[in-house]
Amino acid sequence: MAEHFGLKYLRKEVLPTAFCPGCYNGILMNALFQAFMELGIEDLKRFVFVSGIGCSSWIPSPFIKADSLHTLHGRAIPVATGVKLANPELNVIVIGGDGDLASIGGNHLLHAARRNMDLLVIMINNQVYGMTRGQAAPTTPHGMITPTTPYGNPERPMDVASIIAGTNANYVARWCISQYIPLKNSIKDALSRYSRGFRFIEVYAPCVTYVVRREGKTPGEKLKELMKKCIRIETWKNMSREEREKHVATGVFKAEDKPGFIETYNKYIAQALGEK
Ligand SMILES: Cc1ncc(C[n+]2csc(CCOP(=O)(O)OP(=O)(O)O)c2C)c(N)n1
Ligand SMILES: [Mg+2]
Repeated sequence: MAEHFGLKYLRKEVLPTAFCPGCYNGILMNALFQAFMELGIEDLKRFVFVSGIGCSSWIPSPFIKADSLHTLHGRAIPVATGVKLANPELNVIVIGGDGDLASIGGNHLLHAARRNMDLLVIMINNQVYGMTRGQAAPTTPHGMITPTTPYGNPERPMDVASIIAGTNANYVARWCISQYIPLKNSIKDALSRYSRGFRFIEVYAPCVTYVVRREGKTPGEKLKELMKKCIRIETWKNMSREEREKHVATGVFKAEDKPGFIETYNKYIAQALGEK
């Protein structure tokens, strides 16, 4: 039997993964590996993965067969920025959670996007702080009961993809974990057609333990629900406010190919040196 394409990029010696049974993080890993395979990437020697702390931060470290930095909670983006500045030849990918990237690390996310820093950031929005047992995050739906919102979440979730689309980031997309093919193609685009500047992909994938099972659903049932709930942004825009709140707007929010920070920075340095 032919070996599964993913095994080439997976650190088999650390299996099984630390994820809960049915966790959607595995689907994202599969999409990532399929994107690498379809791009003809034989090994990940030219890649560095950086993550913070959380269940999703475990995807690159220790499971992906590449150099990785497992940093502090919320600090993946500044460390990734340092890696990229030190060696611009490397492809630097950050993978992390909604808590890690949009809450404690929110400021870093905003400003790396504003700078159009040459990084690909994949954020798994599972709606909660999964690793610490499902507390409310800035992405938790309005009304959701969690250990920190026992009477329901009085706040409304932030729309991270739209916020990042409002910066100078080159590429912004959001996909539900049920939209496997567009998600995989989006990762491919963010590594090929749009290979410079800040690229942000939000993956909407509710935590199977602290969201899905709490709702009394199985991960499979939730995937079927997501197939109806996740719609293209163009359709979502024409809905009433009530209808919008029941759906997730997905698609490519922005796709530009402006020079990234490194190219622009080098231009300024060259000009300054030339003037001497
Ligand atoms: C400075 C700091 N504050 C808090 C924590 C505790 N902590 C560990 S993981 C985590 C939340 C992770 O949530 P998220 O990034 O959404 O990842 P998930 O587990 O949901 O994939 C928190 C608050 C920590 N490790 N370090
Ligand atoms: Mg989370």
